[in-house]
Amino acid sequence: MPHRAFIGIGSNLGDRKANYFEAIDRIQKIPGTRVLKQSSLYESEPLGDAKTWFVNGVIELETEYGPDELLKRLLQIETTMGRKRVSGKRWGSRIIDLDILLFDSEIINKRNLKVPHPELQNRRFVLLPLSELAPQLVHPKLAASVSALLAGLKDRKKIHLLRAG
Ligand code: A4P
Ligand code: MG
Repeated sequence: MPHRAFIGIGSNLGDRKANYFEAIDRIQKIPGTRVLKQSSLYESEPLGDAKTWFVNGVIELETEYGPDELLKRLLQIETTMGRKRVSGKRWGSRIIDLDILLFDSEIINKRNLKVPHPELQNRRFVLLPLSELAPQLVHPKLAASVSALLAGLKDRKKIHLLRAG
């Protein structure tokens, strides 16, 4: 049985939209992996050290890979696309950022992989696109649906629709 995963995509450097779609193209090419759905595209005010607004969205995948192998592939894509990690800068600017938001209903707490993504419930730029794809999906740790998390969200950062999906 293939697994089902949701990936959060963000870019706030260079041609952000082109980076976003290039990442999806590359994810499509991961063997045994299929992009099932794409959310609308949003532009969101940066949270953290970054100055430039992000382009954000979420995709739904079907994959034969386990979570560790999928993470490895996603990090490879980030590296290939030229992302440089600046040490000491938290939540800085990046060409592309690929986060595993959810993987089946697994709870993973490894040093290099935390699933569900620990900040998911605090971020409108994640919950809003995710709610387009899976509003009824239940967060395995918080036992609340995506739409309930979105309704209870305190995030007041600005976000607007760039392109309806
Ligand atoms: N890692 C652990 N869990 C995961 C996971 N579920 N998915 C590890 C992906 N990676 C995971 O990530 C560092 C390490 O996290 C990876 O090597 C992996 O082993 P990173 O991408 O180098 O670091 P980062 O992204 O700077 O830090 P972090 O904590 O992942 O930040 P986030 O949560 O990704 O937030 N504002 C707006 N408006 N839009 C954004 O998209 N994004 C961020 C980054 C900050 N502010 C933003 C946005
Ligand atoms: Mg990240």
